[in-house]
Amino acid sequence: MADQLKSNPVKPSEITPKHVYLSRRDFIKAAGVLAGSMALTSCLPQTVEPPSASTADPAIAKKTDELGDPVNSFDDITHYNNYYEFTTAKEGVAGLAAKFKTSPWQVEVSGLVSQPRTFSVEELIKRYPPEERIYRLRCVEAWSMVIPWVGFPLAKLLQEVEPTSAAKYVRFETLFNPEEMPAQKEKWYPWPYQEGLRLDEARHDLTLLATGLYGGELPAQSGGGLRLVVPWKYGFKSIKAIVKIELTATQPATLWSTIQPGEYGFYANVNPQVDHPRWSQASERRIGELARRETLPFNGYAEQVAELYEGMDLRKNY
Ligand SMILES: Nc1nc2c(c(=O)[nH]1)N[C@H]1C(S)=C(S)[C@@H](COP(=O)(O)O)O[C@H]1N2
Ligand SMILES: [Mo]
Repeated sequence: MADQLKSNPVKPSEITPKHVYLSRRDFIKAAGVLAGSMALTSCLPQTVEPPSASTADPAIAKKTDELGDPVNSFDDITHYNNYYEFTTAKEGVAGLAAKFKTSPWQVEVSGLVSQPRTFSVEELIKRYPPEERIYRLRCVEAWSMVIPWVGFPLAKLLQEVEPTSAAKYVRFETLFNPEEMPAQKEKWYPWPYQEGLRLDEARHDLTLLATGLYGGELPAQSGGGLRLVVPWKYGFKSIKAIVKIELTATQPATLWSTIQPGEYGFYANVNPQVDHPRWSQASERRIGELARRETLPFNGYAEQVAELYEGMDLRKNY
């Protein structure tokens, strides 16, 4: 299993960006229509469906995670979202984020590093060959999905900026732009959204910076231009639309632990034995399934990450 889980590097040329894929489909359809009209054997009108994002690469739709669970549909992944900068209504995010500009996108890497720098996502994609990583995403609200991300390990970027020996944590910050993200005009959350990891967690090979999804670009509602994915932690750690990454000596504040310190801890490792104060975390609803599933320790990644927490009381360090 460890072997299968190892990153599955895909050459950039093997990942067909969705717009290329869709235009190829259009071409095939157009060719089909032409062939049909030339055959003259049928008087039936040819129907040409508009390309639909919901019919993402069928080859990817057939893939599974390393436990054998099928990936969720592109439609589920991009129309059932938590993104409080837009709305708290999951089905409403995609529509409100439709005009959000995810490109060009830049991220500033600063703090306790020898080589602070601002990178464009374009440059990051060129530097670090995109890999496909099929990960489970488990929200603290007890639903989950299997998502085929495209991205690169955060460790590669960290190596490039050279954290100093004083650096112990990494802090991430989402874009603050109330004109584009309407719910940021509301004052009840301490915007911008921020999150953090311990440096060893940030350097773990499973920790991904996502630049794409389902073999294509990263849709706005999924966190484009740049999004963190930490598959063994509750979904809220996987911060979207990152514009700042800062190396720090002390544990950074996070949005959720600031407003609900009793509910949301800094670590937030998926743990079926530690319930949320208001509900059980022992089981979950996989989007697209009827029966509930048992929640796995560290969301099924214990073999890879449990050693990061040796000697820690995971009930206290929730
Ligand atoms: N900036 C930002 N990042 C965020 C959130 C958010 O509201 N704002 N929601 C988090 C939560 S609670 C979850 S479960 C995941 C959801 O990711 P998805 O919508 O791609 O499934 O994003 C996380 N990242
Ligand atoms: Mo979540």
